[in-house]
Amino acid sequence: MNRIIFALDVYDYNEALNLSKELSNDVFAIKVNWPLVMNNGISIVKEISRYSNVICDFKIADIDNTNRLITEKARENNAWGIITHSFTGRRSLKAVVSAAGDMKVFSLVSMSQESFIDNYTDDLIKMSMEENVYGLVAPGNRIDILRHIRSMSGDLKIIAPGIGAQGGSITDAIMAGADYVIIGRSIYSDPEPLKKVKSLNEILGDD
Ligand code: 3DU
Repeated sequence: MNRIIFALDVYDYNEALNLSKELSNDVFAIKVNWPLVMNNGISIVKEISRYSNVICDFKIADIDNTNRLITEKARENNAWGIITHSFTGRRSLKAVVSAAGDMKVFSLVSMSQESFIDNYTDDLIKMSMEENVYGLVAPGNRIDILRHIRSMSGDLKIIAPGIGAQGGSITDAIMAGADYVIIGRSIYSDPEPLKKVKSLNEILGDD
């Protein structure tokens, strides 16, 4: 089992496809964010989906109709999962969940930056559970918050960024309850990304 979600935050098409091919067997999923899609169009999601599960990290944060339109585009392009904000409220979250179909919806309830305003995190977790999301995004570098979110979120899968470049430790994040860790720069900025992924998998005891 692989527990790394690779954050493919590059602009270049060839670099993105090469990294996807190279790493796909050793990561659980590839997370695509705005920089890659802005440079290459949404169809890059479909291309990468030939090699790996793709999670569209679109951090959707709009009215219900716009959320639906964005979610449908990810789905049309074979995304496996999609990340949405939840602070925009139940109606917006419902729109993502219903447009997602078989896609897994991850609801963001806290962020890795300590400047994130955590006053509503408990409410966001409760609402996300009531709306039947598949998982949550929670900070892998703010361990107390991560542990708290884990304790409130039942069986939901937690995916956690903030590892490596942002200071978090992969083992601390897993021990605090993350099911998967999201890692970008520590992998793609390494001169040997595959070797790096394999060494992280080894730390986790994954093959
Ligand atoms: O810091 P890294 O290079 O390992 O990348 C982390 C990725 O996770 C990146 O795509 C960023 O946009 C995303 N992310 C966070 O870093 C922190 C969050 O709270 C949510 C998403």
